[in-house]
Amino acid sequence: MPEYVEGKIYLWEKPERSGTRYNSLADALIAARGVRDTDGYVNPRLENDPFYGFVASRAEQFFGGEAGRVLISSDYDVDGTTSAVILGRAFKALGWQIRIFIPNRFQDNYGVNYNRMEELYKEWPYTRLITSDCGATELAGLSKFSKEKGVEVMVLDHHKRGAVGEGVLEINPHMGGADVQEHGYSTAVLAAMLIRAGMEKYPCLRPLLTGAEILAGLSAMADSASMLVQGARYCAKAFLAGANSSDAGPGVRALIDVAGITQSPTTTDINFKVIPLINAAGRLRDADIIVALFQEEDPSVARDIAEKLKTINKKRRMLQESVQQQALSLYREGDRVLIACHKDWHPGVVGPAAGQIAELLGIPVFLGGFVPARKTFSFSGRSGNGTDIHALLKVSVGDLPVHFGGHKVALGLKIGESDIECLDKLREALLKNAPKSTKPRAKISKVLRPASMNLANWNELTKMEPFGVDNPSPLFCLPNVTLKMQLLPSIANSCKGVLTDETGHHIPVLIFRNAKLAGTRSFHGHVVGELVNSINRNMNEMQFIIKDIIPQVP
Ligand SMILES: [Mn+2]
Repeated sequence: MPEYVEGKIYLWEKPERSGTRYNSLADALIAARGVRDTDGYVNPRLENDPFYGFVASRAEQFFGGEAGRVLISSDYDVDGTTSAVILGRAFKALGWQIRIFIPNRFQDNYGVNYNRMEELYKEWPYTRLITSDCGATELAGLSKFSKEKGVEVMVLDHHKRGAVGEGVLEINPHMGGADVQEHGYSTAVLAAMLIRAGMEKYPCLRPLLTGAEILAGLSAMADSASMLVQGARYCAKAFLAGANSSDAGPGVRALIDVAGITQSPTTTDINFKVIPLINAAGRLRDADIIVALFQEEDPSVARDIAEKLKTINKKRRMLQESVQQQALSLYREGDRVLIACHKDWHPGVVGPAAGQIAELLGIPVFLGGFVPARKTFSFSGRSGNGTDIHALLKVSVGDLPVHFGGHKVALGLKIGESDIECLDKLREALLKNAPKSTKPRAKISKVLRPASMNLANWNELTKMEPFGVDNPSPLFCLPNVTLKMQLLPSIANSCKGVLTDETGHHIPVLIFRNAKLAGTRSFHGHVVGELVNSINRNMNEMQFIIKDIIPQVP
């Protein structure tokens, strides 16, 4: 297929194969995603996950032993806080005294922090240390710490493992067999599996299971777990179904409430309204407030905390908006990379700001804020077009005093305040080495006619939820249609209208935050977009959200 207005190249998710007939649109799409175990996809179960057996084989040792003091050391993001809370509840039920340590993004280093472990040990000698969502790269150091202090150390993590550490109990999908998709999990999903497996021997864990699965589902969505991996998929489903129920606990319910979600949430609601609320705390100050929220048992106190998060998130959005505007003004038309920093940019918002601009411009973007406590510029990089930015940095950094780490599409880099003049050299190298044009690619699932966009088909499509990594919301192409659009007064830069095909069938359509796509004129061509269910005056109504418009193909 050719290239279109937004500069994307469209590919078919899988070449349409003739001959096979499916019962429904959804069945055809699921088959096209290469799903073999359709039942496991539609009705996933935690205990049917390929990694469950491994987790179960270590559950007894994980929860066993004489109850003492356990320190849970975690991370400041959604996965870190939710996994710590799940484990904290479990050990409390087993009669342990618990403490949770969440590092601060600006004062503590990411991951295992031996200084703080040491301080906390002096103040509150613990008998067991559990690192959750971190520790996998620190096995050797943790083994040493364990021997020196006589503390049992357990590592529950899904990151790539470093050198092996003797005497450390480890649970990590990277230790699983060939059928375990290493990168498909979040730590909280592993924690929920531990509860599920442990409750056979420790019945006091049983009442914690549903709440754990719900929290784990939130983390799976926030942490880019694969929505084709059964355990992650199961938990995400449990979250969408249970977030509004009493099983979710006051913290989750307060979040849903404050986010303004009144019906059962969708993956879009969670990604755009709930996860930013949680992450805002870690981005601007301390994620301890998130742990407090999920541990809170009084609904009105939980509500107060969630309101506080809303205020923090408003500030985050403001700071991010200002960084985005300033950074965009530094972009020179035609450049293949944007790299910029400023002492006034908040280091907690440069990541999402870089992500937005990278998507807008379709080029790699690196933005840096300043961390006064460490006298360092801290950058976040986002690919924007599929360029491997880790490899790009590797060839561009040379002997410049730049430290970086991360992966192909997202990474962090640090430059000391006194070395910041090297930025010009780095920019030059990046501009020289960046590939000429790596066009973003989008996959179209199917060509559809407006006539087949009915509520029955839409209802069938909901069995493909939860959408997310590896299982995106299907993108449809509607060929040869006429659009009549008008600006939406209520949402900036958005429009609504009607789409009609040659046979006269028509459906309502929307364009969000990209009004220039269609303008307000009548338009003839092909459109690409997603089907959503809009709740309008309590009536279920299908709507087509246009993502791109393709002019007449010659
Ligand atoms: Mn994680």
